[in-house]
Amino acid sequence: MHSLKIIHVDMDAFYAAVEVRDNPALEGKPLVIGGDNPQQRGVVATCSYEARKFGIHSAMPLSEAFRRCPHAIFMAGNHQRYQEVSQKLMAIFRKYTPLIEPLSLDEAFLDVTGCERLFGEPITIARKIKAEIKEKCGLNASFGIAPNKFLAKIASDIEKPQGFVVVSKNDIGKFLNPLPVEKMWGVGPKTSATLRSLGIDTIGKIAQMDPKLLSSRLGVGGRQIWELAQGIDQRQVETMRVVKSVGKEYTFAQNITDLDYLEAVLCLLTENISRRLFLGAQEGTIVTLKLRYGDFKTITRRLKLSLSTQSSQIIYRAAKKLLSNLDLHGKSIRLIGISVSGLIVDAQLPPPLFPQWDLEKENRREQVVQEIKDRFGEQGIFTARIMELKDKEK
Ligand code: DCP
Ligand code: MG
Repeated sequence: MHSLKIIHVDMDAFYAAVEVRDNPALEGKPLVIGGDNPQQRGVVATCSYEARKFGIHSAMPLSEAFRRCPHAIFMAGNHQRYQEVSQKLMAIFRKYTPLIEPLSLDEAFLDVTGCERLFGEPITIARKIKAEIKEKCGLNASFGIAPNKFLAKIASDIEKPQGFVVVSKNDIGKFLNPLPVEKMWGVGPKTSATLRSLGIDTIGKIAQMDPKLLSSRLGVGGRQIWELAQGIDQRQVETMRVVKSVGKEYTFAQNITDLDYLEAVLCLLTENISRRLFLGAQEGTIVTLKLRYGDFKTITRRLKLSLSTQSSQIIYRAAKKLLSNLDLHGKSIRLIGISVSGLIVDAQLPPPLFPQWDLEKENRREQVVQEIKDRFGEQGIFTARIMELKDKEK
């Protein structure tokens, strides 16, 4: 009966809101996340709405933020923490629909068609999700509820923070027409400048243009922008947006020849990868080593494992094996990288034909390590090899 179908959820001042939640003394204060020393280089990741009153926004240099609001509180932030909160959010969404497309840590599209019988109409579902996010995560989000992704995305943004905007089929023109062209998802500074130079400053004016003219001015994207301006958007919620590999590289400050040092760095990289695989509930089957020599020649070597894993030890051993197959004699190394691909989400593999006790035991060990990290933080446990590296760098 109704045409509402898509919910777009976007957390309010996400990183900053998590910090305020965990430290109520920050409540009501201008808070900038991006670096704890505004004299140092760096940019604003986000800031509280109190800080936004001073004109501070994402991607602004910290020094500029400081100039605008010297009494703001500056914090580096904790990405792992935000990732954990993000997983909780996604778990809440998953209770209502399997059709979820995360766009970043703090936002996602939900297709809720067919969920009415279980959870109610889209507006009811959005209200339930809003309440559950508040209850379980202690955070606020903004919601857009609309017939398609394009409209839902704009709707969630337009009354932030704590927005809750419904665009039904009959309101599309009324909703879109007065909006400035910059509000259009997909219209960047270049396109908006072109449009404005043509005297087109609102979405309504785009909708009235001749689509052929628009295409001639904007190129291939013109036709789609014209369609979107009518509120037409056929894009589906894409649930299978999979990460193809998880990797990490390290460039040495000075080229090195010390193999021990190289292995220690390798260890650090594999710990990082293993943690990310764990947080993403993924396991990988292919380990790729990349080396760039002093003369910039770059090589890669790969190894297929007999069982998928997220274990840092297994990845480390595979990488070391790849390394030992190379003749590094007399070579200096500029960069080392490791990546794990052939990823499996929520791995449910058939048992291997020949039991791989070693790998299975190692996978269990890794599970314990990750649980310790969850409980005591990133520094709670790490391989002794990394201690060597830290000592060396002192
Ligand atoms: N982020 C970042 N660098 C940017 C933009 C964003 O690190 N240039 C991070 C910090 C944000 C998070 O991503 O908290 C989510 O981005 P949003 O654009 O959704 O911004 P916020 O959630 O912080 O604020 P808003 O209430 O406007 O959504
Ligand atoms: Mg947000």
